[in-house]
Amino acid sequence: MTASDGSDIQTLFDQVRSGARVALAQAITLVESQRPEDLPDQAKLVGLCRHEDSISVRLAVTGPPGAGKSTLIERLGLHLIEEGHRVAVLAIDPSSEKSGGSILGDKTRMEKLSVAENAFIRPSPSAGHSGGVSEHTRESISLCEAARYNVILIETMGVGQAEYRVQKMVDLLLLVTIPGAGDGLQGIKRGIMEIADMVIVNKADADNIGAARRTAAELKAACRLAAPGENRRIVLTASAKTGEGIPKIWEAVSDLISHRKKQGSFSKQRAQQDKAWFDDVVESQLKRRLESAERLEIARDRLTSLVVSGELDPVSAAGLYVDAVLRHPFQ
Ligand SMILES: Nc1nc2c(ncn2[C@@H]2O[C@H](COP(=O)(O)OP(=O)(O)O)[C@@H](O)[C@H]2O)c(=O)[nH]1
Ligand SMILES: [Mg+2]
Repeated sequence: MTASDGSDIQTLFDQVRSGARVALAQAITLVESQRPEDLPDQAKLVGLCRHEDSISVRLAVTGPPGAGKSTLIERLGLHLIEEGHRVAVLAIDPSSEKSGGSILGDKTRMEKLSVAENAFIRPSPSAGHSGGVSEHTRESISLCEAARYNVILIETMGVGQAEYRVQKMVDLLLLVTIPGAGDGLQGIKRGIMEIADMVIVNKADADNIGAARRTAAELKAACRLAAPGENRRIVLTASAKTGEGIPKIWEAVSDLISHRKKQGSFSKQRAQQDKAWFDDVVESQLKRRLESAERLEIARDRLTSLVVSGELDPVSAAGLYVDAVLRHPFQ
């Protein structure tokens, strides 16, 4: 996309704002672009979004593959639409993953939600990014909000770094687990337990109801031990399959958000996240601009081969490279 005067970006934004899903999809593709020449358009588009009043709720849904994240998002999404919300889902699409991530036969494509009037689903390949959170997920969230989606759900795969990255973009992190996973907290990394705001023991149906309740009780006890005192971490059981417990999840989310808004921590967290976003974009834009500077690339290649051949140590080589950058920025 080219926009010398930016007017077609304004047009694209107006279409996004009017709720045109095709325009939203196109706008997300633009903010995901890695081409340096798209930087001005990306900034203009995200800048336009910033004028929007943000009354949204941003939720990440994480957990091991097969725990039922996609199924739960679909159930919750349909429930929210019934309640009058507009729901956007940014999800990993395991079918587009090179590694063939559907270990447990993931067939969930959110079929009902994807055809719902007030839903927008953006599957993105997780290959190349950690757990489905891409560098541009934040920009995509802004665009969804400009398109007046007021609940943003982000599905990530429980692979270490993904939770920490997505935590910097959302209001709440929901960890989905399954009955039995509470035994000694196997299957759940302790670190994730600590950053999750809510733990949902899914698949609490049929023969699993008792086991789910036991797991929830164990997780509650573990949370109390990990963070005694004013810990507000919530543990719930649910069945994404039957829908049991799904409305309770939303009640708990709404209560927690209201509580944080009253306390002032909601807006404080969003402000801190904007700061982290700014820092990340500065870093990535510098990196992209450097990579697209031909002279610097030649210098870098030369220094790299000197390092590889052992003729120059990495620290001295880096010093020479940075000197070159400062002498000839972006040439
Ligand atoms: N019994 C039962 N099965 C479920 C439930 N939620 C999801 N599943 C099944 O678990 C499998 C994995 O679900 P999926 O949503 O794709 O998991 P994800 O990898 O975490 O996104 C699928 O076969 C689902 O039908 C549930 O609440 N109860
Ligand atoms: Mg899934």
